Order: sequence, then structure tokens, then C-alpha cells
Amino acid sequence: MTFDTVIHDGTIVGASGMFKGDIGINEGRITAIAEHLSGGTRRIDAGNRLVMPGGIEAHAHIAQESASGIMTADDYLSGSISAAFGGNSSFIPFAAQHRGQSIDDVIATYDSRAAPSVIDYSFHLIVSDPSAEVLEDQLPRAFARGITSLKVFMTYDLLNIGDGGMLDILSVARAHGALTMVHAENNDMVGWMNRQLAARGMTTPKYHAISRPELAEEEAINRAIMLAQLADAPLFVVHVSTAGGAERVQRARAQGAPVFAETCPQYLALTRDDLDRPGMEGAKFMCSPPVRDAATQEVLWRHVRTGTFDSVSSDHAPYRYDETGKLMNGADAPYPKIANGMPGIAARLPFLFSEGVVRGRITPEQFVALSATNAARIFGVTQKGRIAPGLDADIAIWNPEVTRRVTLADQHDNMDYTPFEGMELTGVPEIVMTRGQVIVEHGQLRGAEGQGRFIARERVDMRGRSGLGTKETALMHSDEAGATS
Ligand code: DUC
Ligand code: ZN
Ligand code: ZN
Repeated sequence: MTFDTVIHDGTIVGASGMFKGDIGINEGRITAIAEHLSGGTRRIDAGNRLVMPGGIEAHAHIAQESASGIMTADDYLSGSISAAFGGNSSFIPFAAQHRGQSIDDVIATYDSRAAPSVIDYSFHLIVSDPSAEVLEDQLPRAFARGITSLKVFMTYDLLNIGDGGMLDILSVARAHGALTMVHAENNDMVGWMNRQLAARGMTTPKYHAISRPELAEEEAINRAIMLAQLADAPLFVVHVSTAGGAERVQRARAQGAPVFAETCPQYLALTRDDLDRPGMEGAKFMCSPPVRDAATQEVLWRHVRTGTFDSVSSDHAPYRYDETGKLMNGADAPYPKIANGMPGIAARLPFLFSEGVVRGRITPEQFVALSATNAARIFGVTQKGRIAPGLDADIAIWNPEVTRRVTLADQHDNMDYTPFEGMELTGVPEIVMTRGQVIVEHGQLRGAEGQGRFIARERVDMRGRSGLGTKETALMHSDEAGATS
């Protein structure tokens, strides 16, 4: 057998085990895995390295306007390059509908924004306006095109679709095998806290964390799970930041509900003390839900380790610390007028490897599951996320022993800060491949603008998670079956 590329002598890591071996690649796909493969137009020596599936970044905001109109600092070129330097070979950013927009127009806009991507990509929709046309025509068209997931918000006045809107979305998603993701925070609790703090003149960045209480997340996650149960639909809870929220997810899963969830490095690495840095520096650490405290970090790590979370995603939401981003409303803007979000697409996997695997909190196999395999399964990326014959050769070769300090330059994004600056992390993705092409090699970019392709995704994989449903929804679904037969 001949090969375009052979990756030789590495330790190949999968979600369920690891072994020493060689990987043969032809025309962008893995065509052989064996103890030893000879030949290869190019041979890559992976001795003393871990050979893992390229990361799939399932939560990132790229070339996206916030509801109040602030554009992220990263477009698909800089965002995909940053992702690649962080060990990712594909990503699924959001295509956001603002009220009044048609989903077809939103997708057309993001199709052209994504064209320069260096890595393969798909989109999750954000739906803020679930009108009848959106529910009946536009979403089913998007699902048929392979955009099989969407995010809804339970907070922010310009995005919150209310419980009724959520039920409508969950029900349409269920009917088409799509997956609903949810940003779960109780909007009225947050609004009330904002008014309390404003009345007391408490508006510096540190009050952002106070304004969005842990209870607001726990309540909303609980409600979202129950709404999904009534609609008998699967649910993915994004950026879980609290012990209470994680416990609600854990309990639902233990009951057999098709509930998936993620947390993010910022909730494992940062605390609300970071929002209290001098001057406006705290604005750099503002995201929603907010970062919490050290005790919560330990609880979240336990949920990472014990399987409550399917993935650890970056929630890369890059707003620069200048007048184009965080300081758009002035150098002393009150916290409700400061953009929410922080960058982290390049730091996600080095952080998870170092603080997770190197510190002994998770195994290398869990790292692979949390960084790629689970996202591929849940979001229908059938060609990626595992090292197996026939799949895309999306591979990251990690040196598990090199230690670096996080610097802004190493993020390769379009930001002017990284919230992880100065952290000492062990483990570096030295070579990253997308469909057999090396895109990052020892700190150098080898990939080309526009090399990434759109990934049409399959429907949500419900195997082993049949759902709970209720007698009321069972009745409705039996009606549906009757009506169509
Ligand atoms: N939600 C996100 O997922 N990212 C940034 C801000 C937000 O509210
Ligand atoms: Zn969110
Ligand atoms: Zn996000």
C-alpha cells in the first residue's frame, strides 16, 4: 500500500483507549492504522508524542454581531488560524439571527463570512425571532442543509424568546431531529439585580458577577430541562458555570433525559476576583454567565471528570479592550453597557490538557472525548472526531512535555489581550492537520486562506438516550402520527 502521509511511532489516543501505532493517510482520509506502516510520500515522526483527533471547537463567536451591534474582533480567517494553533481542525461558530431577519438571509451572510476559513466549519443557528415562517419553513430548510443545531436565549431583552418560544423551537427541532442549545439564565432575576445595583451606584465591572446570580442559572437550567421534557426534545446546555446548574444536568441525565452540556475554561480558571482588577481591567473578564469562585471551579472539575459535561468549549467571544469592543460605550461605561465575552479559542485545549491531563484530573482518553469525539457525535459531524479508517485525517500531534507561558502572541487571534496571560501550561499541539493537510507545524502556519470547507451535519444522535416525554406529549405525538398515516 502507498500513502500520501504516514504518521509514525506515535501514541494514538481515542476516547476509549490508547496504543502505539502508525497512521496511513491518502487523499485526506485515514486509510490504515497498524503497528507499523512503511512508505509514505511524507513521513511524520511522532515518537514520544500523543496523536489525537483534531479538536472540534463547538462554541465560538466568529464574525458575529452581538444583539447590540458589536462585531467580534475575529473573522473566519483570524478565528480559524487561532483555533488551529490551539489544536483544532474544525469548528462550529454561530450564525445569529437578529429580530426581523430571515434564517435564509442569515445563512447566506455567514456562508460568505466563513469562506476564508483555514479549517472546516459548520454553523449553529441563533434564533431570536421564532415567527411562523421561521418555524414552519426556514428552520426545516436549514436543518435539511445540514445545519442541525440552534441556540436560544432565556436572557437578554433582545434575544430572550420566552418559555412559549422555547417550546415552539424545541418542538420543531424534535420533529426534524435537530438539537436545541440553550443559554440558561433567568432574565427577570438579572433585570431585578441590575436595577438594585444601579440604584446603589454599583456599576463597575465587578458588579457584573453579582448581577447574574448563581440561582439565575440554576433556575433557568432547571426550567429549560423541563421545557425540553414537555416537548420530548433533546437539549444541550451551553457554558454551565455553577454547581447547582451542573447538578440539575447530572440529575436529568441520571433519569435518562437526552440532556447534553458543556462548561468552559474560564469557569475552571478564573474567579470573580478577576473582575475586581484595577480601573476597568475587570471588563476583560466579563462574560455571561459570569465566572464564579474557587469552590465552584472544583465542583465543575468533578463534573468534567465524572461525565456530566460532554465537552469543554471555549465560548470564544472576542471583544477587544478598546473602543471597538469592551470600551465602545466609553472608558468608564457601567457594566451593563460593556460587551460580554472573552477570547479563548487557542487556549481551550492547552488549558484542558495541562490542567486536566497533566494535573491528573482527567485521562488522555477523556481529553479526546471532551475536545472532539463527543462534539462530533452529538452535533452530527460523522467524518471527524475519531482516528479510524475512512474518517477525515483531522489529527493533532501533541508534545505532552513542553511547558509554555500563555502569551497574547501565541493566541494568533485578532485580540489585544488574553484572559489566560501568564498561565504556565504543559502540552503543546505541534502539528495540526485538516483532511490530511498540515495547517500548523511547530508554531508556523502552513494552512491557506479558504482551505476550510462547510460541514453538512447529520441529525442529533439519540442512541442510548431515548428521552423521557410526558403523557401529555405522548398524546400529541400519537395525534401527529395519526394525522400523517
Ligand atoms: N453567551 C455566549 O454564549 N457567549 C458570549 C456571551 C453570551 O451571553
Ligand atoms: Zn450564551
Ligand atoms: Zn457563546
